[in-house]
Amino acid sequence: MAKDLTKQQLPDKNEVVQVLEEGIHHVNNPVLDLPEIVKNYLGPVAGYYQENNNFYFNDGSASVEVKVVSDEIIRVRLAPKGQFLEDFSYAVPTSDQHVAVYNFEEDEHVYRVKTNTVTCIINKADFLVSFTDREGKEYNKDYAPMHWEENPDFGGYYVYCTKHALSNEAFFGLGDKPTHLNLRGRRFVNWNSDTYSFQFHQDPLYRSIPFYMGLHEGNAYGIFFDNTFKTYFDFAAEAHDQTSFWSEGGELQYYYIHGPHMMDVVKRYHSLTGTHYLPPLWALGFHQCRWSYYPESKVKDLARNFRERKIPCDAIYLDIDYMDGYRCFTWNKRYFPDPKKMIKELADDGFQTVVIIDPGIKVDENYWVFREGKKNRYFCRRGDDYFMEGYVWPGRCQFPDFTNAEVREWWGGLFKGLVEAGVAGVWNDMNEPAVFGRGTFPHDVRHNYDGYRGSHRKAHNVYGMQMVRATYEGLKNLFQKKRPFTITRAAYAGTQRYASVWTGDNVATWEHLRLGALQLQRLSTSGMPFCGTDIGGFSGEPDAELFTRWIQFGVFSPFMRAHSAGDTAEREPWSFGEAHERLNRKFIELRYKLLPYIYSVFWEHTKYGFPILRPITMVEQQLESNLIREEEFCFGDKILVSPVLNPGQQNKTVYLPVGEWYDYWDDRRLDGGREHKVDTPIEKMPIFIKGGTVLPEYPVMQYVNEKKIDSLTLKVYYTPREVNSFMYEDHGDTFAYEQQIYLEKKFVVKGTSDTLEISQSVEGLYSEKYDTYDLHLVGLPFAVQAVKVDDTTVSVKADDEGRYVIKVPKDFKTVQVRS
Ligand code: MIG
Repeated sequence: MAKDLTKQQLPDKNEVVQVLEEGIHHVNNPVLDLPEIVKNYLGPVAGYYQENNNFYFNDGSASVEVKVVSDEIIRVRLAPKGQFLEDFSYAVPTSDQHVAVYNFEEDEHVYRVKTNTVTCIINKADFLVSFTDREGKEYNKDYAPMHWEENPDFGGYYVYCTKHALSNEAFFGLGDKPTHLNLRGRRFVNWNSDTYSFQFHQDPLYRSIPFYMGLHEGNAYGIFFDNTFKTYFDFAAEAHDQTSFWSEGGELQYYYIHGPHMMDVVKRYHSLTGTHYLPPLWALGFHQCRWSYYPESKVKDLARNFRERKIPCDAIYLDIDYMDGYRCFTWNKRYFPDPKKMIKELADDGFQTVVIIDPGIKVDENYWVFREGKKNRYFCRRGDDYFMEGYVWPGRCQFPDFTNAEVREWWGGLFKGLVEAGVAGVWNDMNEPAVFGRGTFPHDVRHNYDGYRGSHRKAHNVYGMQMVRATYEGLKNLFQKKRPFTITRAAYAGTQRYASVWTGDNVATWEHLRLGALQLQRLSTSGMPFCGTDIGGFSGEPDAELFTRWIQFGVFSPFMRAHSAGDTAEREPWSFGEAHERLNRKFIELRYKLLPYIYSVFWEHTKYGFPILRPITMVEQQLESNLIREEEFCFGDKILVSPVLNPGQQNKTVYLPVGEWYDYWDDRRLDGGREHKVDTPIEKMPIFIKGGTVLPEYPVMQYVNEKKIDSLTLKVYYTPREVNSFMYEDHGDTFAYEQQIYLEKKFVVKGTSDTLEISQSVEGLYSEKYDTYDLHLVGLPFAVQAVKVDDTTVSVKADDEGRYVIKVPKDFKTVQVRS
């Protein structure tokens, strides 16, 4: 099974066959078990009518709706017998965006629904649907008319869409699939699954994100197949010239999202499904987790170790053993006699406490949560009205129906005790939902589905999302002003509105470190920006080197948490001897230095929908040669990293996109647009800063807001051009930013061969607590003679290492540096 992952190339046909065979061996892959089916295809278009921005076409019996959602987004729906399902989606809160201008044309052969950006063309003769840009360049086209197969057992239809796959078209997206970034030549299924110790290529995993991007000759578009049933995607695997997606039920409903830039496709996908809320700043620090830290003395020991050893940390997790017999919302009083006191003491020392909560509620008449749920009929029922019962950690359990708004409200309120005890964040696990033995719920389990009703076939993939939604909304409500922190294992498209995710039960191997880098890049570009892996690997034992390399990757994972299974050796940053403790400290400190930058990248995501991690292809999508680059990626707009993914690796080749870059470690300037061989001794990982960047850095702190900052460091990287940088600041833990209580600072750096000018403009109403900046001028190609800060000339001298540091008032407008 283990593959040579360093050999990155487009899969050849044999490999595809192998993937499909692996599919048979390793997952129950129903794609291949479907009964022989008779498919119905749309016939020639017989007529149409229009209702505002919705256009309806029919072939005499089936109907197709084409809806103009925005200038760049068009939705297509199919009703096999002319009857559309009610328009409801957990992923898209409203598909009514602001529609600017659209019009409709008809000629002898086609209908055209046109916005300023996209044209959707419906062919009269064969009902094929295609999308072009304004100039008529075709981006995406049906290969076959939309088709379906009646489902006599459950009602409804299997629904299918088959599109042309162009030669060399590459495909990206689909959430957490543990495979190469380019999905071409592979087939996938979305069905949330508890996949302990998953393997390379294994499918499906924990999440269902039915969104992908196609990229052909530098032009990209997206397809979001908003269908919660078991969905399938085939990217030129079965036939080299076709891409298909299909589902076992629900509606054939998809959004075409225009590019041509991948970044814009992702931003527009977020305009449909929402962005992650701005996390509390502490959530961007280092988190320490293990299954489990107990009793209290152990937790306190852990905290003391972090502080004594001066390794920064902001959060400690309590896994399932903090509960009384795994009953959610209870405490094991033997292990934790006074949780409130312990959490307060941890908080006084700068630690936030995050606790796990699973969906299974123990069947136990002496347990108030069970009694309340039972009395109010909040638990899921089978088709014939029996309770859905299954074994999980607490023993025999019933499961709340989180697709019921009333149940979510109740669930949210259950956190009252934990919040009063001081808990700052909640971790939702096992919400695929996972059930010991059979894996998950049977199909006949019924769900409220927010009044639209459904069996588990329809609700399975959103169960975890609705659980963490209930958790998030409950916490938000109980906290009032504080921002909650939530993390979930299962997810469907749109879950980013409620939670961060981790990639589940990975393994302490180098292969899994590499997989994590692929998965986080993919999740980031699939609308799940706040993501991380279990640093070190959940199961198995990492050696010191692997752990340190994983910490290094963790610094540039949006979510940075070390976690390990209960049957492994203790695993903290100091568990691998002094030399590695020093290394691990150094890199966790780096995370803390970069926090003001990281926080600004999150703000750009929350407000504008930019992804946090960006594969090189997304940065330079016009270059086909970038398609094979999977190791280097950007964190935000300014930092490029390439984690070291092999044991004993002393150097590696890193490609830098066009432009100028600086090596973070020694400020050496490197030309982009080519590869560089760089040294990677264990104390280094390749980190590069884009020329023209203004990079804010905090002094090292043991936890966020430990110290007041007197003067903020801004590293200014020389450029011969003009480059913008943004910095975001606020309270860090409240919703005041929704009332403009924040600062968004824009820095413009402009350079020539003998001058550098830095100007600043500020928006927003927050006031920072420091008074000055320390501008560190990096990479100047000239010796500084004069510096003017607004109207005042100041004198500067290089320090011993030839660096220039200038202290300037925080409200400066322009700094001019001359030779
Ligand atoms: O059946 O809560 O993925 O992170 O430590 C295992 C115990 C249940 C699985 C999670 C893992 C967590 C573990 N959980």
